[in-house]
Amino acid sequence: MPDLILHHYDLSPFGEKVRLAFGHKGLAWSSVETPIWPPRPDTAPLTAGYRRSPVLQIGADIYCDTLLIFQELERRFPEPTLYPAGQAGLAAILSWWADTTCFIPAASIATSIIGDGVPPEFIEDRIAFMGHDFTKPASLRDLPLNRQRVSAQMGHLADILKDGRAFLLGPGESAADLSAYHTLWFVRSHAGEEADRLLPFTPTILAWMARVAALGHGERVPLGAEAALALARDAEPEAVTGVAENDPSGLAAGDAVIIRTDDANDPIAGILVAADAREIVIRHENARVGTVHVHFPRFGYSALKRDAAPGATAAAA
Ligand SMILES: N[C@@H](CCC(=O)N[C@@H](CS)C(=O)NCC(=O)O)C(=O)O
Repeated sequence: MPDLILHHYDLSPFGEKVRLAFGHKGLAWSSVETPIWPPRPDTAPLTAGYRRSPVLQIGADIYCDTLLIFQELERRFPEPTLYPAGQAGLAAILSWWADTTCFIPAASIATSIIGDGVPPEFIEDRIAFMGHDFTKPASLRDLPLNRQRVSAQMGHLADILKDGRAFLLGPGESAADLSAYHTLWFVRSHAGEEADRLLPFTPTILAWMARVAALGHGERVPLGAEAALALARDAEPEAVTGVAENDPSGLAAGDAVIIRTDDANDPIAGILVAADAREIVIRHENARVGTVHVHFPRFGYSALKRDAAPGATAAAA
């Protein structure tokens, strides 16, 4: 059984981003499929309140957010790189741009076409979680807006690719390609021919998308959620390096913290065990998995002392 366990669902654009990273690196991985909306009783024990998808589990270490999942894959499996020619910072910034500007607009374009088939439970969940209404009427109402938003971003992509380069940062694929691709993959695979009518899928962009899709998903091996939890329970988290004295959080290892995300309000809480320029790591205890370490990227996530944080709530068990 592979050591890498991805908790995800097939429809998830951010899941596709990580599946392609496995393909790029030629990795075998275990796939735990989760429900598309909570409750996710077999993922929640691992994540200390983080509810987004996907998460990567390696033994008793849980990596949240595709930004950090990519960095962790790179640390463990450096070749082939996701950050060619040392362009990790540029790739991270481009990824952030692509992930944040296109995700909801592109998903809404898809639901303006296929929205009738979306279950009401999904609609209600996403309204409560992200304040976005994915019903077909709401998506159709916003279509003129979202077409312009996504088209404008695709214009930037076409401009980057117009010198004939194979990928956004040059001849080799990078994290930036996977980030710019996954939302367009979602809209095109769901909206079908309508997507080509609504958005500027030019030959240059389609050829680039085909190159990214050709990375594949590596070797996917199905795994039951219960088995994944047992693996976490039987493993020890990796040793951590602690919190530097001058960490910008002003916190120390052992502090009870909540983790604030820039773009949602997940009730993430735990005990701070490490923080550096790349990640914040908290300890989380749960009866089904024992002790796990939950890792968050530094970019987009902040640790605050639990008692001092306004509105802080305890982590979901
Ligand atoms: N910044 C996060 C965003 C992940 C994200 O928003 N994923 C979507 C699914 S594609 C999600 O979690 N939606 C709500 C859910 O599935 O509960 C990342 O890069 O991993």
